[in-house]
Amino acid sequence: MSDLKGALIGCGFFAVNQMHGWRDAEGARVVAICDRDPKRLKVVGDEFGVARRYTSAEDLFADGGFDFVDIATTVASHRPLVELAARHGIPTICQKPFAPTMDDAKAMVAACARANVPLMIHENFRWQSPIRAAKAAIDSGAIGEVFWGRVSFRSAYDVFSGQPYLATGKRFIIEDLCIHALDIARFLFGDAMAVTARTRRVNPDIAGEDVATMLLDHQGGITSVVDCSYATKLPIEPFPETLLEVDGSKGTLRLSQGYHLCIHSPDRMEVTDVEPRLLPWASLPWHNIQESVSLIQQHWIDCLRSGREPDTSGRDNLQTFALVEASYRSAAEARTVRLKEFL
Ligand code: NAD
Ligand code: 89V
Repeated sequence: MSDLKGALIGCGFFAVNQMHGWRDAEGARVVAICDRDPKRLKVVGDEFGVARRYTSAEDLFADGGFDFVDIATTVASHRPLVELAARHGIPTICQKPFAPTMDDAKAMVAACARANVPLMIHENFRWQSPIRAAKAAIDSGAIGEVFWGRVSFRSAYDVFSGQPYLATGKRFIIEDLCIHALDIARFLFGDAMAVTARTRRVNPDIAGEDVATMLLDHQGGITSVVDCSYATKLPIEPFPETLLEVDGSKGTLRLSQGYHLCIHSPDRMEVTDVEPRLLPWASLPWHNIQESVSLIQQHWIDCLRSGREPDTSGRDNLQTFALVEASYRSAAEARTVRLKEFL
């Protein structure tokens, strides 16, 4: 079977990981790239040996010759680019956060559905191998019926040096980072019905909130806490680890700093090292995220080939994005917000 041909739009900070992922992927390769910044186009084009280069997405689509597009731009351009891809009938991956607003996200899902093209949101954190190991343990029944969970990401890592735009937006940590943790909560505990959130800005040099705490009511009756901070100065910096606490009727699961997965139940007490692989192109401490990029991209290829809906399709990710919107509304209005206000 011949390789699927991909085009990538947005050759910035994170796209380099995606280009490495595509280089390693089985069954796909990137044949064209696009960035409105010629300098980024040259850096990425030269590093990955891509000859077809465009500064305009319209020109890229007009020339065609690819089977899917991977949109790695920042959020403002997601809707116009996804709609452009849909107009050309091209299956599309779009980076998180899905869109600037829920209306935009719904319009993007509708445009792809009308054009009958798959849309996957690049929501890669649930593809991290430690998170998948935790999910497998929960699904095995080792801790019994889950009734409570916590998804936690607390750090003081300087994300602003690599991604300066994160310091300038009115929205910061919920939209950029908690979005991943909220998606993990859905992945582990099921869809949520309501959220109660509190936010704070501790760092005076940024515009948005850098601390957020969310209480989620899940449809199956599980309660979870999702807490994220970029203002937490720990003795050993855990970036970019997501930590888990899950309580079940028979025992407990803990994913703790250093990638230790501990399962405690009446018949066993087991601690496993679930540190992700360090791929040849990856670097500490980002290897956790970098491995998940490769895994979600391989999932996309498998789904395109088999005609299956990707796990984090646009349709699915509306639920995660609704949690983001509901969290901001809850914090602003100091009340519990039901997701049906957005869905
Ligand atoms: P960046 O600003 O470094 O890169 C974005 C690039 O897109 C820039 O080079 C810019 O010139 C280009 N661009 C923007 N609009 C364009 C358009 N209309 N046409 C062509 N090129 C355009 O940003 P980044 O840090 O790489 O983030 C990109 C996206 O990736 C964001 O949505 C961010 O939230 C997401 N991200 C995801 C993860 C993850 O783990 N999933 C990690 C970091 C960033
Ligand atoms: O995953 C992300 O979206 C990144 C980071 C982990 C640095 O917050 O922006």
